[in-house]
Amino acid sequence: MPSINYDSATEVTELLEERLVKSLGSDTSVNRRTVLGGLGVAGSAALGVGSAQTGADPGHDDDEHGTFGAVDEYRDTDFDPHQFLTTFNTGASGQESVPQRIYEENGRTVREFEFTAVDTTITIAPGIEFEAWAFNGQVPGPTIRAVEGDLIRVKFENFGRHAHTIHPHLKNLNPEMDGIPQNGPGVLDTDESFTYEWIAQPAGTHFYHCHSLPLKEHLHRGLYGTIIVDPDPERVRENPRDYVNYHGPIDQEFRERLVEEAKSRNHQYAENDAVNEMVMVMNSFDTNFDGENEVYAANTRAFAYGVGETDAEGNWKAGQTKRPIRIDKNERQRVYLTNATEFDFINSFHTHSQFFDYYDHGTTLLPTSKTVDTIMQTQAQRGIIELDYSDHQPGLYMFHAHQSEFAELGWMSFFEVV
Ligand SMILES: [Cu+2]
Repeated sequence: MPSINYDSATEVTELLEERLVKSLGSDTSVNRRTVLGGLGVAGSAALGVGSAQTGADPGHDDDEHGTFGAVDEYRDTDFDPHQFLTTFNTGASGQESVPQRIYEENGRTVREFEFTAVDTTITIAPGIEFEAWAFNGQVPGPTIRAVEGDLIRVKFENFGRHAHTIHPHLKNLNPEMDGIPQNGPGVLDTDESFTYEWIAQPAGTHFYHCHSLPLKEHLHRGLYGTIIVDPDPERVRENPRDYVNYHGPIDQEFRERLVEEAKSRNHQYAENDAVNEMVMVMNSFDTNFDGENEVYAANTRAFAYGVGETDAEGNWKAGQTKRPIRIDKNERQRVYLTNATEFDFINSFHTHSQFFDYYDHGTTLLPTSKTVDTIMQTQAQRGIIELDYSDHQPGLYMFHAHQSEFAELGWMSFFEVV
């Protein structure tokens, strides 16, 4: 049997979401403890799958919440967490809202992007809005993807009311490009611009964020995103030791295995097409600015990858903004995971009925943790998760933060294996 049936999964998702939205909507001074404690025992029971048949009202009453929307749907569809999952901005392709191009310069591939910082309002749960500061109007910011050794050129213009920067977690040889207040251009005030240039290195999954003070506010308001640096298979062939935490002999077979892995990670190789790749940025929102988060999510929207209405064959109703992540059981699954959570030291990723391989920071081609079902990431930590569902029955498989309160407050999702 799959780990949960569709009706129960829908019920669990709706129950948790309704509870969260109600608490946030009914009391502007809400903190997460009242969310967790104020509405009975439904939530904790709900995460123990199968015991969620409590009597919470599944009705979606618009009026009850004044300006708050229906619980099960998002009215604002500007940002689609499902689209975000698989949108990689490579210079050659990506989002329309992220002007980009790719060209050669001095024998190097340049991937150029235009970034802006803007003040905007984002929707983090149905009817729940958050005053964000955002790169190109979206939280998380656009995912940049380059190949090891490329030049990433970001033309950045600040249209926000506060001073911002872009600080990349890359191996950066020029301190002026580090995006911190006292170096290079320093912070960029409103209407100021600067062009950052970074060499894409090392291969891995990396973080970028604004580095203006106060740091925690500039981060948790939404100025962050992921940079994926694909390994160059030819460089792997030449320097295999740079990509493994292994000190024994490297024979030809082992070397070729690493090269094959590198190809599967590099979006310019056919081997990469066989892998279903997704980007998840674990984030959180302090809606009342009390220094604690009230809402948690992967890719901003609470319960966005929960279960709405579906026909149990991977199809959902048109316009449904909340749905599980559909995956083909015969495909290799790869998640680029970044922790952008502020105020809490760590976040985590836990799969039900499944174990996975984890590559800390994504900088190695062999797993740093093999066959685990939970990993944790401290702030700014990131890594690659690889999953194999080929021997699983079709159905819904939950995954979520295993800080159980984060799960109850939005960071709970399902893979729909078909
Ligand atoms: Cu900032």
